[in-house]
Amino acid sequence: MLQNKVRIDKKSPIPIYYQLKNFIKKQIENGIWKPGELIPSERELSEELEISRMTVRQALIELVNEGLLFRKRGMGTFVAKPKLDQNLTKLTNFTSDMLSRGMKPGAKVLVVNTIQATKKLAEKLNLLEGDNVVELFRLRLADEEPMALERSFLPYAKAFPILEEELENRSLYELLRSKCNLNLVRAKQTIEISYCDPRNAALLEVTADTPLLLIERVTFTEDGEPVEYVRSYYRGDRYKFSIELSV
Ligand code: 16G
Repeated sequence: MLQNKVRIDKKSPIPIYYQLKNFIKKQIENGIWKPGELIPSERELSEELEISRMTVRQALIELVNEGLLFRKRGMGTFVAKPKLDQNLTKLTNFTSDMLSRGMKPGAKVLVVNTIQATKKLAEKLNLLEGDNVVELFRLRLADEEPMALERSFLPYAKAFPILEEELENRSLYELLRSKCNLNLVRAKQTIEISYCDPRNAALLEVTADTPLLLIERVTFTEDGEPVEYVRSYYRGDRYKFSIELSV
């Protein structure tokens, strides 16, 4: 079953579950176990390696939590696809980000609406409470796989021309540039952990315990005017963000 026999050293001060974890990581890193593949079951691993099922379970749970493996109920444990790494040093948009990875971007429109600005929206978008705001709620897909949910709010007075356009599978930033003459050049963004509610889990096709990354962004034009306030929920099991730091 295990092509490369695992050397579990029961006398080593390194905990057995940790040795097993490292072995599984190596199998994935070296491409012996490939994304989407079923790995040996808890029982098989415990019998073959002569270690307790509890120990195997601990290693697998940690690897699931780290996003290297995922479980399908009643089917077993599988190797996860590598996470998409988004660099946070440049202002990008979903469409160009996916295209630069050679993936097919997608946008499924769930809600498009004109609403009145709440106090919070008015503050974010530099409007008065009650001013009209365009609300756009979309499911974002990469190669047809759901990746994120994005709820964008835009000042109606600036963004209304997009309401005349087909929004399905279109880039919002491209439409803002070409139809509204709005060139987005700067954004302020925060990232925090969030959890799935059952509705979001169904839309993202994940289990309700999948962690999400909530990213809030206000995006500005050259003249410093905010034109987008967006709350994005990115799948924590498929995404990581990297930042380059310098002194
Ligand atoms: C990105 C942005 C989101 C923006 C969207 C526009 C992050 C975390 N979020 O997903 O704020 O609304 O791009 O993408 O990067 P689009 O031009 O493809 O519609």
